[in-house]
Amino acid sequence: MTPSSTEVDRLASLLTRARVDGVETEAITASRDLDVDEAYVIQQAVVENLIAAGDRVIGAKLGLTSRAKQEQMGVEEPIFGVLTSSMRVDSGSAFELATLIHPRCEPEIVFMIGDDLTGSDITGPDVLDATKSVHGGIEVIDSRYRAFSFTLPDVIADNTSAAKFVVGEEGAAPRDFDLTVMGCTFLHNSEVSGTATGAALLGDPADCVALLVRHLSATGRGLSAGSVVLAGSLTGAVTAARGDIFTARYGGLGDVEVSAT
Ligand code: 0L1
Ligand code: MG
Repeated sequence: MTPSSTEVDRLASLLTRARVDGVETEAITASRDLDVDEAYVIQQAVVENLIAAGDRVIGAKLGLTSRAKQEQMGVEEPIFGVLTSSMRVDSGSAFELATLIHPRCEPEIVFMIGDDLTGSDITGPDVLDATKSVHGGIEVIDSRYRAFSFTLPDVIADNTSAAKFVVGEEGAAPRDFDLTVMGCTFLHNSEVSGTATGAALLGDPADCVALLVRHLSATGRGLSAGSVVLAGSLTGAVTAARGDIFTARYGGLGDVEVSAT
């Protein structure tokens, strides 16, 4: 059943309130059917609520682009979300646990887009041509659903669990090295929690961004110059508790660190 605009508003309000208050809510599919297209409509309504409250769209993200993440969450296809200005945390600083529910951290490759990018035929090389710089990063995800438990449409409606993200200061021109063989070691309080190369992201992180652009083009959208894009987590996500320090170490892109306070 396609949700009416009233129902979209109601579900988006529930998810927005859960995010703002830091209080978990029931998965939508616990009480009604929801398909992927409907879920993106609800996601858009959540983002509009954030904008109405003073936030600003600054980019986009992919989720579930690595086998590690797909296995961790029990789903098999990539998903797309929206990044806003209030989500950005400086590299080397701390994010606050107070307004988060059950945050987890994960290492991400970040693309800073230099030229507008639209079209249903965009490829990985097109993405590299339009990218100003690539960086290491860390994403803090936080499902608004009880017990971090959801179906694929649920997590799409919840803006793919987007909560906070960090972009490493050290950037590189995208053609300067091969992202597919770039190594990443993810440390939680100095203990290695996972390792991967860029190829963990669907074989090539640039192909992930191309997938995102093709997804956006289906609704007449694209990435504008200046957008920040997270290509997806290279390893499984790690639960964050007060005082934890997360470090993502990228070959050729330096270290990115964030702590939980
Ligand atoms: O960024 C992500 O990979 C989030 C995907 C959604 C599933 C999750 O919350 O882990
Ligand atoms: Mg992620």
